[in-house]
Amino acid sequence: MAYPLQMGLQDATSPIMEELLHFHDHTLMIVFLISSLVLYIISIMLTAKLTHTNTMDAQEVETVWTILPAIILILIALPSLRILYMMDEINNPSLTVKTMGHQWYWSYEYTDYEDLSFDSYMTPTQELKPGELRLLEVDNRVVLPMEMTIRMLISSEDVLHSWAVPSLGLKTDAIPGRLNQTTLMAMRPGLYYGQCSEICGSNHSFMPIVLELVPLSYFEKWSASML
Ligand SMILES: [Cu+2]
Repeated sequence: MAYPLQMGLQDATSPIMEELLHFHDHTLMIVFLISSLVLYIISIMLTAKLTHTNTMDAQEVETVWTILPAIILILIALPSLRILYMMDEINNPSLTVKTMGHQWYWSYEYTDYEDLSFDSYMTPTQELKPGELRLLEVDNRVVLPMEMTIRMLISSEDVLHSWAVPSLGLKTDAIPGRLNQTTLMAMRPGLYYGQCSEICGSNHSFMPIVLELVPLSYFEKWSASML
């Protein structure tokens, strides 16, 4: 989760999020270069005496300022498309979990098991135990095995919601009548927090997502205890 007053993105937990962080830094460097060049040109324009006021055309500089932005755009577009296709890839998931958005909670179904499903509601502030996070804790966490490819199926029962976990680089819209798919892979065990990311009604802010990524043997014990 984010710490108070955090400016940047959350630390990456999945390979995809690492790629996204690199891409963000790469694009930001290009933005810095362009901004400093523009600021430099503005300062020159404001201070210099304009001596060539009757220059009619300048072929060379026009060629440069047409081709250079095109090259810069390609330098952004290619890595962006690469990550887009990587995120779209579903390679042999070991587990499938379906989540439905409701006004205003999430429900989860482990479709590989016969009868493993539950609702996940936010814990109200007055019921929080010491150390639990306000507006982020839920009554039933989504327990998942770490270091494994998991397929998430995301849909909604009522209005548009969005299932998002920033440190895993996930954000998928939950759309009524449509089943969206995304891959989830965590490299470390831990708790990963997210929130509904589509304005979905009066309690939109109160339907958090908590993933508990554990080693496989713990997950097996948990799923056995839930059946
Ligand atoms: Cu929502």
